[in-house]
Amino acid sequence: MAATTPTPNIKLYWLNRSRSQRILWLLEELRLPYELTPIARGRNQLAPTEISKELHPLGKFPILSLNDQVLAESGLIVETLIERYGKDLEPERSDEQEWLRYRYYMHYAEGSFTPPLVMRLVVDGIRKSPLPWFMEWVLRPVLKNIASKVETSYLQPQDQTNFSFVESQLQDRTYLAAEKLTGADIMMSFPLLAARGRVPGFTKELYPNIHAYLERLEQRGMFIKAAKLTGDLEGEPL
Ligand SMILES: N[C@@H](CCC(=O)N[C@@H](CS)C(=O)NCC(=O)O)C(=O)O
Repeated sequence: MAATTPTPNIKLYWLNRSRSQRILWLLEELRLPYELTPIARGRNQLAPTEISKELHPLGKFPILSLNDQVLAESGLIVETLIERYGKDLEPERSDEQEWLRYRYYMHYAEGSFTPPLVMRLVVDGIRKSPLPWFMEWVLRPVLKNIASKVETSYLQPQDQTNFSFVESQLQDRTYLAAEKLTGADIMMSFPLLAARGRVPGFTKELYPNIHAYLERLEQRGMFIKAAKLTGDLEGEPL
């Protein structure tokens, strides 16, 4: 009789509008049972530390409890779940090129692609930060000026390089690492979707391959299911 893998005990701590979405989608793709604990950002947009730091010292989401072992970092969570429960979502290890591409995107997504996008949010926060009324007319133009300088001199070129690179990678590929969906696509989907419609210049006209790729991902049944769960939880789709 074939040995069966025992059903894992999985709890996903899911923060709204966050990378937690990757894991929700992955768990659906893997058809794994899981318990979902939604956590809402506070007014400062951060996770409530009284909950988050109880779970993990850094208090960053997603956080997954897998058979009582607490895992953080979406890359580690994606790799671990796929390695143990979803080999279909990784390329054949014998295909070295695909395997290296898979590992590359696991690191690239959080290591190089996402940081300038996060910095954009911080810079935008500086531009709009509240000021006492009597400082408004003196300081606001200074804040706006600093924010625009950082955007044009650093963030725009970084984003453009990243988008052009991914665009060229998708020139004759349906998915980023292999000829099927892999964890690499799940890792890259979040920052790409977050950038769509938000980052100036990231248009369908300039980056048609990426936009078509995102539409392909969005048509997958389990992506739709995860997006619906998110929509129900926070009142807006992913
Ligand atoms: N590299 C980490 C980043 C985790 C992270 O920064 N998560 C954000 C949400 S996308 C978070 O928890 N923010 C809330 C906070 O910092 O309080 C990962 O991929 O899991």
